[in-house]
Amino acid sequence: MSRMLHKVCLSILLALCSCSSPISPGEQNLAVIGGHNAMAPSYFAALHTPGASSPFCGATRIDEQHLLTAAHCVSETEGPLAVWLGVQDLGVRPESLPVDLVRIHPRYHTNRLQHDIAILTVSRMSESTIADGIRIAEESRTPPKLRVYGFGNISRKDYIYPQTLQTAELNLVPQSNCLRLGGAYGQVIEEQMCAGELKYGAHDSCDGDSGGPLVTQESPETLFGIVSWGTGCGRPKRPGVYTRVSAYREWIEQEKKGINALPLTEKIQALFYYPLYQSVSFPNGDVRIRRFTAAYQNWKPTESDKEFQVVSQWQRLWDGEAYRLELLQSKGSRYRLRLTVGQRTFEVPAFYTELTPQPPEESTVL
Ligand code: 4AZ
Repeated sequence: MSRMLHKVCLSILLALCSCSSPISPGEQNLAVIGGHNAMAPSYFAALHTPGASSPFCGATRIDEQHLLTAAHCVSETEGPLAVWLGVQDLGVRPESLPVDLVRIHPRYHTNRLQHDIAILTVSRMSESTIADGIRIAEESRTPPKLRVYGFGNISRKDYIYPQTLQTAELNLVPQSNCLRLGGAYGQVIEEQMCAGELKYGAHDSCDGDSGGPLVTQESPETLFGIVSWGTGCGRPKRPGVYTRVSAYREWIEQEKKGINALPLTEKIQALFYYPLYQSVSFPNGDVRIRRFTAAYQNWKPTESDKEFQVVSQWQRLWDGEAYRLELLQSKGSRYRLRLTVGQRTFEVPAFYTELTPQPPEESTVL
C-alpha cells in the first residue's frame, strides 16, 4: 500500500538520524521488533532501487539465479530493481546486482494480500561462488519455532530502520488459533500462516521486512515463509502473516524452468491488479479513488470506437514481452479496458467501485 511512502520516510529517517545505534535502550528487549543483530545468511538478500543506500524489502535466494520475495514488494514498481546478497551492514554494502526479471504470482490479490509471492531472476548471482540458496520446505507442517530476518522497522511507534540486519525468534501460531483472532486474520487462507509472540507481541516482523525469509531455527535452515503483512507490528494477539512457501513449490519449479503456461487472463490480473486505480477530481474539490474491475474472461478483439478515449495507461514487461493496458472512457461515462500484447489488441467492458476518500484502516497493512 504505502511502500512508496515508507520508502520516502525511510530515506528521510536515514538522512536525519545517523541510525548507527538504532535500538534505543528502552526498546532493546522488545523491539525486526524484539530482534537482535544477525549474521547475514548467504541466502538473505535486500531489495532496493539502483543507487539507493537502504533497501525497501527482503528476499531469499533459492538457487543460483532466483530469489523469492513478496509480490507486494514488486507489484508497484516499473523501474529497475537490484539486490544486495548476504548484506549484514548497510554501511558495508556488497555489490548491487540487477534484477533481470520479476514474476508475480498470477493469483496475487492486492487488497487481501493473498498469494503474496514473486520470483526474481538475478543472472549475475551465478557469478558468485557462495552458496546456492536455501532449501524450500516440502511440507506444509511447520515447526513451532521459527526465525525471521530483515532490515525493517524496529519500533512499534515510530519508523526506525536499523543499519545491521536483525533477526527475531517467532512461534508458529496454529492456523485455527490465527483464524480465531478475528479482523483481517479471519481471512487467512491455507497458503498463509501466522507467526509471532501472541501474548505480548514481543517479537514480530514489521514494515520493510516484507519479502524476507521466515526460516527454521534448527539447521539446516529451511524456508517456510515470506513476510507478508500484519495488523501493526509487535501487538498482542496480532501476529505477522507469512506466505506459506511450500504451497507454491510447483509454481516456483515451473517458473524456474521458464514454463509459462498461464492463461492470458490470469497474467493480466497478476500484472495489472494493483494499478487499476484511478483518482478522479470533481469540480467541488472532492477526490475519489475508483477501482476498476472487468470480466477478464471476456476479452474480445478490438472493435475501434471513436467515442472511447484513453484516460490512463499502464505498461508491464512479462518474460520479455510488453503488455499495455489502457483505460478508455466514453462521453457517456462508460469504461473499457484495452489490452495490447505484441500486435494483438483486446477489449473488455470495465466497471468501477468508488472507494471512500479515507485511507484504509490505519491498523491493517495492505
Ligand atoms: C509491512 O508493512 C509489514 N507485523 C510486514 C510485516 C508485518 C507488518 C507490516 C507483521 O511490510
